[in-house]
Amino acid sequence: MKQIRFPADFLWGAATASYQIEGAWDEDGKGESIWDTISHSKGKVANGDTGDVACDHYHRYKEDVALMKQLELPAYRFSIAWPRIFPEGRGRINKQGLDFYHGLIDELLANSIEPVVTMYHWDLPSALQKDGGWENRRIIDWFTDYAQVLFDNFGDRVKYWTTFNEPAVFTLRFYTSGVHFDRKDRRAGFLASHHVNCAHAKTIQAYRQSKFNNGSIGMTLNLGHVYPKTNSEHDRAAARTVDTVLNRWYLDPVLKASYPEEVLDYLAREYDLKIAAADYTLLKDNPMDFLGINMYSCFRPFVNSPDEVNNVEAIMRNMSSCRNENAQYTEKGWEICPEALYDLLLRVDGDYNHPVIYITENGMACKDTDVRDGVVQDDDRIRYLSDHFKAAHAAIAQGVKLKGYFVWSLLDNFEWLDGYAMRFGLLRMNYKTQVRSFKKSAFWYRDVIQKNGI
Ligand code: GBH
Repeated sequence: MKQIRFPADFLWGAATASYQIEGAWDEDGKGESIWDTISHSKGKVANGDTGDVACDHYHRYKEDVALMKQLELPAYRFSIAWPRIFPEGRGRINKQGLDFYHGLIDELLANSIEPVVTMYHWDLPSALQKDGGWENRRIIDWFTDYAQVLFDNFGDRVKYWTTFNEPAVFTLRFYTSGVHFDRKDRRAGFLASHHVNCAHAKTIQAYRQSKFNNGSIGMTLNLGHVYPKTNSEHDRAAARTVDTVLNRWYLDPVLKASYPEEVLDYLAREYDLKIAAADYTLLKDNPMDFLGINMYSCFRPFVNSPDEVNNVEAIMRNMSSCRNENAQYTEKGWEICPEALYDLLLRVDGDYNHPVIYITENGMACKDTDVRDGVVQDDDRIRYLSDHFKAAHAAIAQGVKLKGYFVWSLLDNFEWLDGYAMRFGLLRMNYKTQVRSFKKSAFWYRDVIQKNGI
């Protein structure tokens, strides 16, 4: 079989997020987050699961770093829990929260593992949610103040920052699911996503002016390449609509300092929302260094009748109920579509002037029920990762500036509304005993890292 090799400086890693692994939800002065609220309300998360204990990473981080070391991981992407640093979201700083991340970062560096920090992976301090959360424009300053504290405390050692993980999820999705915030408010979702972009730009400005500004800073988006289900004119129109709403609405502001015209027209018409000229200047004056992409699957929109072409809701509904007969699906019900990673990378490269890109998440939920000699035989996960790595490699060969790749996830963890039912880890979690063990995919990934290829 043909060997493939990645560029010498390619950064391999694994990713996690604070609420999904830390536990210790009310320890050492941590404030409550919206995910504490969501998981503690009855009937929201599958099986009544909560992140109260999760992987107990807060107490076991040294053990986890030792496991990363055994995996020979060059880099580790994790997120910082805002309510550990500011229990009320702003104002008073909780020193014990800072100490936890000092300990983690030092432990990583002592083991030669590069820390890659996400400042926000969905666990907003509840106190800020009460004051309007991302809908309230004042959050631009609340976030920037929080980010400044992170730069001041950790910037001497952290060289890779991302402001946000997947704005599409924590703005429009959380505001329209009806579950997360007990309401459906699309206008608030759009407004929130604009505030996120402003907070991102102001944070970049703060980073450039901070004492330790010799690293790079970006944002992570969840993107999916869009293929019309059939080649009909109407399905192609539906594909453009889905691409505009799910991809371009997030890509354009951070890579072009603009928004898609179609969406702006819609917002003005439906909600009387207008973006201020000064906000465009803010975005334009503060470009980021790299784009993080979380990629899991692709989208195949279609319409049942021509009058659905401009009905975003109908198109999304069709899309989520449609199975592609020729494809395989993961435990999450996501189509496995590695070629979509290649197409997505080339598209972003071509349409956005060749940005530096990291795959900040890619991975697969599996049943993980086949165990031999204590090792989960997750050959399906190995195949998934291997096919996606090959797609990434092919994109690099075409000149795409892809600089690194992070597998989701280091270990099985709290999968949001699905609780612990979905397993994405390279490491198996036994939640009763808190014992972690390497799956077959972990050994395989170590081999990829050692060879810097497949
Ligand atoms: C990523 O999102 C996330 O960054 C990561 O935290 C997650 O564990 C991983 O995927 C695997 O799913 O309604 O609150 O349950 C990928 C896209 C879209 C997946 C929203 C989860 C439901 C969130 N995500 N989705 S929730």
